[in-house]
Amino acid sequence: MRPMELFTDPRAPSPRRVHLFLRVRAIELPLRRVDLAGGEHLSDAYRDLNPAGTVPALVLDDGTVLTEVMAICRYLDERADGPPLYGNTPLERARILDREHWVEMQGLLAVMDGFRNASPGLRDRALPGPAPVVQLPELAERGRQRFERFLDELDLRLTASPGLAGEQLTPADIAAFVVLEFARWGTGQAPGHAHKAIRSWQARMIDWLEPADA
Ligand SMILES: N[C@@H](CCC(=O)N[C@@H](CS)C(=O)NCC(=O)O)C(=O)O
Repeated sequence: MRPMELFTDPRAPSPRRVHLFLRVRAIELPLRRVDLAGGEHLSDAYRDLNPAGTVPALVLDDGTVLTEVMAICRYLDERADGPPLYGNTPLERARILDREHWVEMQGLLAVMDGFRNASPGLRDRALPGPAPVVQLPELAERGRQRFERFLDELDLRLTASPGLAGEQLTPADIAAFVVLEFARWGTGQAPGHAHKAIRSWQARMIDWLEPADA
């Protein structure tokens, strides 16, 4: 048996979702730093653990390796004491997963395409992981357009409720918050003046994520 460990580079968007989740849920875990900028995720040692060469990866006591943010957070949510962030009823859980997956598909992938297909430092690395993938400028442009559509839709959804999946902070909000951070530095895109609901929600997110006494 080995102790549970989170392999992570906290600066990258996907690990950041897990770190924000851990903070809100007050869960402490042993961390193992994987240096993305230095290429450590592509080393043989790390790919023995996670062949996809991505972070985060959560290694459980029995050696099971989880490599998807949603699976990692859900597993930890169910194991931890206190109110779950993934909801209390089948409907709450389904709604949260519905929104979180929507953010991944329509928001995260859009920014990822926009960033990875245009960034000079990611030549032939247009997708995460060890296999070479050429950059496609058209895909970068489509990603940027798709992200603008995501912002419009996000604004509509946040006009209807304080959080993406209801009244409370959920992992769907954390995912969207991190996607917006990623877009700001990755493609230089941000909500506009017309996105009033997003702007109010961003202020609420700061309160939710960083309570005054933190
Ligand atoms: N399966 C992961 C994807 C994780 C992922 O793509 N992580 C990025 C960092 S945000 C990574 O490891 N990139 C490695 C690379 O660029 O080669 C998820 O849960 O969403």
